[in-house]
Amino acid sequence: MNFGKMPIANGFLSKEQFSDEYYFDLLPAFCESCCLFQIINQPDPEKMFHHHYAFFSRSSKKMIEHFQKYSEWILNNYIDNSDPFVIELGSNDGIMLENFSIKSINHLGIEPSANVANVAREHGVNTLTEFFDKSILDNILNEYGYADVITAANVMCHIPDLNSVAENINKILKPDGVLIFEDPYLGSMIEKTSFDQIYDEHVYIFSAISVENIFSPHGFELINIIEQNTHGGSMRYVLARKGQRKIHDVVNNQIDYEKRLGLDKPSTYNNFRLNCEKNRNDLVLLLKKIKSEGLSIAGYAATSKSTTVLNYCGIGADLIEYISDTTPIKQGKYSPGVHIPIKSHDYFLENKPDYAILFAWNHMNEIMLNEVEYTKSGGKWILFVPSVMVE
Ligand code: DWN
Repeated sequence: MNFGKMPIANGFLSKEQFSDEYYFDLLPAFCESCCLFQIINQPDPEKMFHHHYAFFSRSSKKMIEHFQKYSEWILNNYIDNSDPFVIELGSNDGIMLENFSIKSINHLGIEPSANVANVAREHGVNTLTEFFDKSILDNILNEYGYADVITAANVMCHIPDLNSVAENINKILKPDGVLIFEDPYLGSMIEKTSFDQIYDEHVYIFSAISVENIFSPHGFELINIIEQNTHGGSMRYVLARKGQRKIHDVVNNQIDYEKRLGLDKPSTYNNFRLNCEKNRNDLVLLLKKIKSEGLSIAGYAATSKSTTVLNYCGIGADLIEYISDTTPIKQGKYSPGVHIPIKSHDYFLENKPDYAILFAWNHMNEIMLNEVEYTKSGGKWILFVPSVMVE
């Protein structure tokens, strides 16, 4: 597939930076041999993850609750000694590890983006500002020892070299330790046509089949998987070294389900492409129709996902006046590529549009509760996942 020229999804910028904006070709592809769905060009990681990274995991209250439960679940199911050590890859602002830190559990976050890592430290989370590179492994072993659990949330799919991740994990995980990660799920993306999950940071959209194929050559096997309703449909994968732990029936059931869904067949992705093109055409037609009636449209939440929607569909400030977002670092800037102004949530309340297009559709329940007044006063919502509709 070719989604065309794309800017950095979280590259919110000022007017002075427009002329230097970086673009790459967003080319999603499917590998018939390992069944990975991936993009085949990714910008250098340093262009995406740095000292002014724009996404803070704490921006959703529901996600704070989710990570509290995720950490409890790890403790209850996968920690069986009294002095465990937990590592999180891509620990962002410490939303997950804070729950271990509060319980005085030995932990370490590895987070390359310095600004979000600083917020984690302010929350009492031990954090290394580094990529998960082999050069840091000896320091971790010397200072903390081997890990009982290595975990990640919405991070594994961001790392291009999965083989080196698996090799590095092998060097610092205890023999009976577990690797637990969750990411947006390929089955959900295909079923919902949620093409906005595809952007520079998401090199891969995983399935149980592809996760098994990637980690098996490194001595790991999938022992459990648990569906998550976060981020529009995610999957939590639990892996252990082969033969070390019981494999839950759900693993093979899910792999059978994925085969029924055709996640291992190229034809599925041809259909997905056609569905994406249909949603793009429907969305542009709807926005143009609303504008032609003299009504106003604003975006709700300047998500990373919205960068794909706006640039793939060619939707700019002529159709969407502004995008409201609660993250201070994004406000006052412009959206990547199509340069729609980003405003605060207060601005949204003071300048209510006739229609709000919900870019954070994955946080819909939370947002609908917060925006009862807007909806009651006649404000309409535009959705584009699983198909284009107005509510
Ligand atoms: O993997 C990733 C996921 C987990 O998070 C990333 N690579 C980066 C990020 O993706 P995203 O930007 O699409 O995430 P969200 O959580 O869908 O969007 C968050 C944005 O929405 C923030 O900028 C805050 C904003 N927001 C808002 O303005 N009002 C969020 C909520 C819940 C709200 O009520």
